[in-house]
Amino acid sequence: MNNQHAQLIHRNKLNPILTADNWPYPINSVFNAGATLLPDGTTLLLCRVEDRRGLSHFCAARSANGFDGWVIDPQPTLLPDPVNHPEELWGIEDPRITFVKELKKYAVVYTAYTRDGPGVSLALTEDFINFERYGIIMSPEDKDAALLPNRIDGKWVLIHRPISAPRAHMWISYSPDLIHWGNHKLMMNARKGAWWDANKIGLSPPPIETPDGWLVIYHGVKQPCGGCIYRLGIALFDLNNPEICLKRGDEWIFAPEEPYEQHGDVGNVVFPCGYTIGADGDTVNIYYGAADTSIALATSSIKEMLNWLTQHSS
Ligand code: BMA
Repeated sequence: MNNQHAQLIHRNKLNPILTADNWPYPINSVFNAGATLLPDGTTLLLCRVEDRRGLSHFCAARSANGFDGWVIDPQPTLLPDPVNHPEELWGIEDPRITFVKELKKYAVVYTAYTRDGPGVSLALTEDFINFERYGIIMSPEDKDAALLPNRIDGKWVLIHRPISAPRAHMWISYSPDLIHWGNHKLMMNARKGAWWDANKIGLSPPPIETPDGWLVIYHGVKQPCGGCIYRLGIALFDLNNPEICLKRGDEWIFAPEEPYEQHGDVGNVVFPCGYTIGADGDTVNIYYGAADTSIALATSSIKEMLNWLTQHSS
């Protein structure tokens, strides 16, 4: 067979695993879900649900094996609250979940769709029933954010993606209390020219902690005349100083190829916001929004991704 390349990421046979047809109440679409494993081994997806006005909220879906038998909350789990949080005027989107041992709570970092574009908001929860909102932590326009699970040198660490039009790069910021953020640094820039990740990149799921460093799956948005293509690449950052990029892959590792990824409300989009790690400590279950319409699952191996980076880093 011609045109062979390494397949690092394998789609689940049941894809897409969650669609609007599965929902217990009327919605337009369900995509871009945060993910975590609960203490009893249940996979929880905090799904971005777009209602039939076009505004998004979150709804939790739980499964014992992480690919089928989903039990979906009968009503929205977290709705925008524009009265107390005006920044949530046009909905909440793209949650990324990090379990924070020190707090014994899950941090949910999400996009608040403000009157002035997307901003980054934070809420903490113990049970995905009650949420403690911290409000907006990065002003618009900013999105694609996640918290690291532990402090580094006493400071909480947030990766995010401010827009400095027409380009958008990944930045890193620090906080003593999860409220006040500063010491902003450029973490990784979008490439230029014809590259698949030219001009606009952003963090996809929260970084994966490995002995070699933080393994970051990020999206690159190529913007040809025919419309954007969202693809995924990987990079590795120093565990103690995540501002330092140790390796960055040259080729993308995952791209929209299946009909449910190429066609939908926004075609040619694969957009993961969460993953879980299997009992072997190596298998990564990546949950991704497909074409802004459904949720799909693909599996990879941390070891294989790290090996591939060694061979393909620029
Ligand atoms: C990004 C985000 C995602 C969305 C993607 C493709 O900018 O807004 O929520 O999946 O665009 O439309």
